[in-house]
Amino acid sequence: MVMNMTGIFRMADTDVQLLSIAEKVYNRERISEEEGLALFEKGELSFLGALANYISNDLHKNKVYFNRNFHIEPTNVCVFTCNFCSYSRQYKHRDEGWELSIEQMMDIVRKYDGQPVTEVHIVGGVHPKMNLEFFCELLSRIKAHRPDLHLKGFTAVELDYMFRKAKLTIEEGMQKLKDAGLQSLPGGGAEIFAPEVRNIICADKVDGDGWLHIHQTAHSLGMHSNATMLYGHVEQYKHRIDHMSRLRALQDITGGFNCFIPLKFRNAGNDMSHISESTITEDLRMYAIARIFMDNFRNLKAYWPMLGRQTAQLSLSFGVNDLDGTIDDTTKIYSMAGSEEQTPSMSTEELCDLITAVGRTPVERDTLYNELKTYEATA
Ligand code: V47
Ligand code: SF4
Repeated sequence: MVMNMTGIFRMADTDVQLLSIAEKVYNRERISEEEGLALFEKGELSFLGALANYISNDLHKNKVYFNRNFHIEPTNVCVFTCNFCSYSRQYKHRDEGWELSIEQMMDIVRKYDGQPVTEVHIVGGVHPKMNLEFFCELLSRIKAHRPDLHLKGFTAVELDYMFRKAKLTIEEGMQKLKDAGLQSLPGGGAEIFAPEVRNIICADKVDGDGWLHIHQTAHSLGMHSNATMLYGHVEQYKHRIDHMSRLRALQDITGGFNCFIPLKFRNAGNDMSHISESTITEDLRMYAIARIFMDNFRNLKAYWPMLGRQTAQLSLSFGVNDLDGTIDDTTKIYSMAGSEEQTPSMSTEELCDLITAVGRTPVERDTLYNELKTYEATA
């Protein structure tokens, strides 16, 4: 007789509450906030991994997605002062940072002429002089040069500032960007929504409700977006659950989120350097719980430039089904915060090898998770 997963946990004398969660997962039922918290407090890595794997195998079989993309970071000059940020420079110190002109950004785009990239990811600091008009021009120039590229850009933090400065409602501002070619929003700026944490780590930028409202508006205009959570600093487990719960509730309404991306706090070169980084075990537990709790998010992404490629590879056994992109050396957010990936770039072959080495099948996707190409395992 073949025993199901919950039978094995029963034999292993698993805690009663965890057993009942395993039963729910087995039946693909939603777990509550209280149960999510119990997973953080009591769930062992192997238990969480088994549940998370069960769900991702059910959803995606053996497939792991990746994307061919490149990043443009228009500037690292920023009016905000997030304490975890190693990357930004204040306007008065802008000579220590960078500010790219539209022409310089078009040079980056032109570098990829003839290459099979499908997406450009545009995100940076909040520069007081780079306004809505500037970014609309950038988007239309890129679209005119390379109509096949999917334009994913601007965190809710950048958008909130841009629209307020232009004295437009979120809907009006978003429509202008959409008309100029913007197709999706990345997930940055979410951090932790709970005000008692947000006030410690990033007090002066858009709050949790504002972030959610901007994404909801994008979804209402037919655009898609991603969602992130910055974990492993001063927050408690209950704040992670609250954050994921609010995202889950919005996803129930709009269905507009493509994926969820937990981002591990890195502590080099910022005002929170005294806080230790989370362990790999804690990182894997985080991914597994995200996979179990966020039942209406099909895709769970490990962003390897920040996590490091080995932990990213391990995460594939803990619910992750997406490794983001091949990315060139154009993102500095994590190398400046202490990631071991100083020049994050991986060729398609390297990325596929990393995936096949753990018995999974690499599938290239576009931004909206349409499958473009399946790569069979090489010898
Ligand atoms: O919001 C900043 C994070 C985010 C640190 O949507 C840090 O596909 C860890 O959101 N340690 C911006 N994290 C990047 C981002 C992103 C990245 C990749 C893909 C997508 C996507 C979105 O980076 C910020 C913040 O949460 N961040 N500093 C740090 N020291
Ligand atoms: Fe600015 Fe973003 Fe850094 Fe915050 S995380 S200081 S908003 S660049």
